[in-house]
Amino acid sequence: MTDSASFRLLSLSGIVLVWLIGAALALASEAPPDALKKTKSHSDRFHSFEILSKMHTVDRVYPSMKGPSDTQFFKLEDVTKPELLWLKSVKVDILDKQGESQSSEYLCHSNLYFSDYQRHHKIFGRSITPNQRFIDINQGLLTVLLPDGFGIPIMSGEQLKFHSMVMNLQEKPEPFDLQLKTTFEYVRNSERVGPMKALAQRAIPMWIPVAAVDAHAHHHASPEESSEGSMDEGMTNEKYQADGEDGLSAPANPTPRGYRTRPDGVSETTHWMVPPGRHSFSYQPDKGLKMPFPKARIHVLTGHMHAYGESIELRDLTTGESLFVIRAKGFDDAIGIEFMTHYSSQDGFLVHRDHKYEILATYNNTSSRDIDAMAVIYLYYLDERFDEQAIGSLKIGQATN
Ligand SMILES: [Cu+2]
Repeated sequence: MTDSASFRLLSLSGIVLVWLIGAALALASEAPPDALKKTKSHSDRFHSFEILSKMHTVDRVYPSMKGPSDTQFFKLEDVTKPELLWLKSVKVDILDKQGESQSSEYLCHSNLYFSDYQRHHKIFGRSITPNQRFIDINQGLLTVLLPDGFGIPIMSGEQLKFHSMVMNLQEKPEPFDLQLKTTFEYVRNSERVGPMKALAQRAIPMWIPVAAVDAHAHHHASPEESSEGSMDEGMTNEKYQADGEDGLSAPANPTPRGYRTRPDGVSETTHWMVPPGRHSFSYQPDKGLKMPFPKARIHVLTGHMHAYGESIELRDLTTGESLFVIRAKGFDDAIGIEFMTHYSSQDGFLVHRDHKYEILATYNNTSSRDIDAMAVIYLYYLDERFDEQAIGSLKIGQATN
């Protein structure tokens, strides 16, 4: 089965559980000498583009957020005549030096951004909601595939930025090399078979009071980090992503900047410590789910947890409904998350600006020491503002040159 065939097969089902996708998508790879390699399209409908990260030498334990990272810039297509493209999927493969597939225990995270955010807005005008970072791939879910009829609009020739980080939670007998191969699949607007709806993404990290869970932690918010608390939460998250997870400033400041101080003086962190045993953590985002519309329809929901994570649940406190539970399964023979379930549906579900929501994360720390933890949900919502006609009337040639 080709990759695109398996993608399409998956996209037929409403709610996709990807317990088997890692094995099913293991690829034989001929690693090219260049960092970038354009591949032939799988069919006349899906086109794909691959990037290879630099080769990382793993010679020690690298905890979450502290592993070797790489940032790459690329364009899906570089053409003289700009065309609307629909990003359909992103898939990460972890390869050794010989190009053989390796365990996903070594992936910390990877994130896809519009590298020139200003330009992206210039191209799309007001017909799109602002989002610099728009796809996240994390341990346990190495493929994000949008449902049939949905995509993320990108203009050909727009520069994208892909940041990825590897990690290694256990001492290994010998140093070894790892490389990430990331495959992007997209549809050209001119070739699309049916209508396409635009999705945009928003990440919501859990903020946990430092005092409540962090008694054993060895790091504390610096005044600089705490000052982020005065910013809008979404901005804080963006800043955190840009300065911490991004890795650009990681060598100088290996502790992510996931700290803020609430108006009532309580310090909160997105990166907390969990003592041995099973523990649940609750967070109520203070402005609903930060959707840009009074009602937003969620079509894909994915998550991020660290090793020993068991589940993340999204609850609507106003209706008392459990909207979705992401379940994580640990490796049998390694530390880390082997699989995570996610939600993917053409129907979607609604979230409301005037509802209260709760995110519940459960960790089962079966080790004998404190472990680091995060819980993030990624909501891919229908971008109602997207207007293809409006884009068509823009002088996109000028904007993309
Ligand atoms: Cu993390």
